[in-house]
Amino acid sequence: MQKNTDPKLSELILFFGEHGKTIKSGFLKSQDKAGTRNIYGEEQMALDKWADDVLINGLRKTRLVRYIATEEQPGIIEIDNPKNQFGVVIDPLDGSSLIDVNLAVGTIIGIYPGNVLNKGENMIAALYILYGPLTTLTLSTGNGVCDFVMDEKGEFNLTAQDIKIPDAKIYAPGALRRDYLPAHAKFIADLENDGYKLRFSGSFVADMHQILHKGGVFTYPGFKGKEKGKLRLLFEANPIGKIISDAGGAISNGKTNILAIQPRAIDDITPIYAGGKKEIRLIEKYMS
Ligand code: AFP
Repeated sequence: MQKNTDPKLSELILFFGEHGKTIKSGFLKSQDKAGTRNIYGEEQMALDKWADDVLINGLRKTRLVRYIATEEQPGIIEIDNPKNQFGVVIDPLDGSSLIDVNLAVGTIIGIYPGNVLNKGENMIAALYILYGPLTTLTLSTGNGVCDFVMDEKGEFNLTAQDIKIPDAKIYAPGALRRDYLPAHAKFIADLENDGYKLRFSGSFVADMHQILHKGGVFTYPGFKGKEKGKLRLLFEANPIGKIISDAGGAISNGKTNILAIQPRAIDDITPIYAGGKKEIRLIEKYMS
């Protein structure tokens, strides 16, 4: 609000803060598998589906958006008689395979003025809620990246603003080393020779929160047998890409800025390199 955000957008961001609180309270409910698979063939946790329902039902009830796409749904949902034209892309629980071992997981959200099958650079806001020892909300509306921490009353208090990614030697490399493609192998070898320290948890949102605050680079590359990578363009790459770019970093598929890519379908996947500009320049040099 201090940054003169459109009040309708503020209301939507507050909706996600409120519902993040509900999702946080759900971790005591169930750590079970749902017995079903999502559109990527991945096993769904009961909490994945529950968090998805919480957000979709809340958005249906409030009619704050027109379009909803989530990682757990096969198609775009259009709300009847919406109050606003916003479109939202949601990963309800990123890193959910870590729920049963109590590592940090999160909800990732991107907000568009309308259609969600849109370039990341057209997002008007992106945020994620990280459920770790603390519950935090990290937000960018393009006017500086802010962190909020949830207090004992369940309210989010501003703890940092205009966050900028520092320069540091941390790397979070996804995929198996034996499957690395040549340019990626060279990139990783360079980082290791330069003394980069490995930090990879299996939760993109948690790993990126570390990179945002401590610096370095996250990568889930294309690899042998899966040259297009694993992570989702709409639900993971673009919202986090906006936040890291607004914090002075960058996101690339190794060749080009991911935020400039026009998605073809909601389940598009992409290789990801996200973090400091220096590291992104290096992989783009090796891949060109
Ligand atoms: P889940 O949400 O299904 O746990 O997937 C998490 C994720 O998409 C991303 O958050 C991680 O960086 C990546 O997968 C981890 O993948 P690996 O298990 O192949 O390391």
